[in-house]
Amino acid sequence: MASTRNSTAEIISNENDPMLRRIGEKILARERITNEEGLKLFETGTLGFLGGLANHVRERLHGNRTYFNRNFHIEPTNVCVFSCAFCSYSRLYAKREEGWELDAAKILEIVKSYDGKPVSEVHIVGGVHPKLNLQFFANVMEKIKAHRPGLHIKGYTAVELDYMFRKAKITVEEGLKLLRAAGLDSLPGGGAEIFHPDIRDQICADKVDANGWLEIHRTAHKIGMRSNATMLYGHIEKYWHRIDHMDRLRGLQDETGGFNTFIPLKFRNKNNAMSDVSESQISEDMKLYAVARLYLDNFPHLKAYWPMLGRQNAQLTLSFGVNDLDGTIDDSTKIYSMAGSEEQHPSLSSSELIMLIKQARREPVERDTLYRQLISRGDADPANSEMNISN
Ligand code: V47
Ligand code: SF4
Repeated sequence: MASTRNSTAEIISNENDPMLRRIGEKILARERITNEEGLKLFETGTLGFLGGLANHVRERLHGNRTYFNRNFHIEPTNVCVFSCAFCSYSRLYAKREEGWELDAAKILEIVKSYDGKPVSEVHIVGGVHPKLNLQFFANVMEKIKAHRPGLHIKGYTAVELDYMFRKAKITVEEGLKLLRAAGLDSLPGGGAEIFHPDIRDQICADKVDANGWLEIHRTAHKIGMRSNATMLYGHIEKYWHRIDHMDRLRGLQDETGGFNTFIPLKFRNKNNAMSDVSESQISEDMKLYAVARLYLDNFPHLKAYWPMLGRQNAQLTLSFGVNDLDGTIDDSTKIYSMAGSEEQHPSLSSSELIMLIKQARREPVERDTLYRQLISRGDADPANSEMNISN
């Protein structure tokens, strides 16, 4: 740690811009940076400066530890009442024959296909189907828990929940408590996109707004559930919209402390209504990870979702503040493959992911959803390993 501190101090003192030097000193002194300073980092910070500082914070928080978890995804449907311009995957109800709708038996069949495999989490996320209601999803989760009680269910974005609760005419708190009683353990971070209405009204005008999204997460935290937060970046938003987005998340985290991790999601432009918008360059991606690590001082974890970034770029993020890589087993999510991710069949065994982390000279640590370390036997053959929780 002492040598990291020295080299970070050197990066700061070699910086010509006095405002950047001042920001660097604040980071070293563990002081919070302002919105103006966050913007300054985006606008003028070089990759070397940002990466050095973000790595310093990452190592201060986690040393070399790099988390991963073994999860699988279930996407019950891609039929959706909303029309987000960036979405490559949904189909309107009128065209539902082009999409898919899984019934409870099929969903349970998917869960059963992981019997005997050491997965700790199922991530359930999909379109907002007008006919699949709260009761349907509560029922599905009861069946999953009856079959495999130890499996953590991370499910339903605030967009799906907002629609379910409004349709059922119940409050957010009542709805979350009902779903929790049925088996829901935590909330994923999807649906946040960009909070500021200037952008939100152009890319996803008809779904839950920023306050609605934040209120659902606030309520989840209040009743003791953890959640994640995302930001869909690299399209028509400006740097200050990103800061505004992270400002709202930092504010809620100050209030509740209920967020586990921040997950930047890189906009992919294939097969959607925003195909004319170019995708961001890798250097911009790395810059974003670094600024997020520096700005979100109250978020314990920063996660890269490798199926969307690609393996090598995900590996690179480990030098720009990231301490967690998502996506193992056979991550069959269609959200990214349909949007043009180079990872068309994203699937990485745990041993491959461990190798990827080790190649970046980091220490792989298997975790559960709540970031408790799991001790696994037989990493080379995940299907045969058993897991115990340590500490
Ligand atoms: O909200 C949709 C994004 C999200 C595109 O919480 C797109 O652990 C890029 O939130 N280009 C859903 N992104 C996925 C999600 C997620 C993923 C992994 C882990 C977690 C977690 C959450 O996918 C949507 C939207 O922001 N998305 N279309 C696209 N064309
Ligand atoms: Fe529906 Fe989600 Fe696609 Fe928006 S991003 S259209 S809410 S599936």
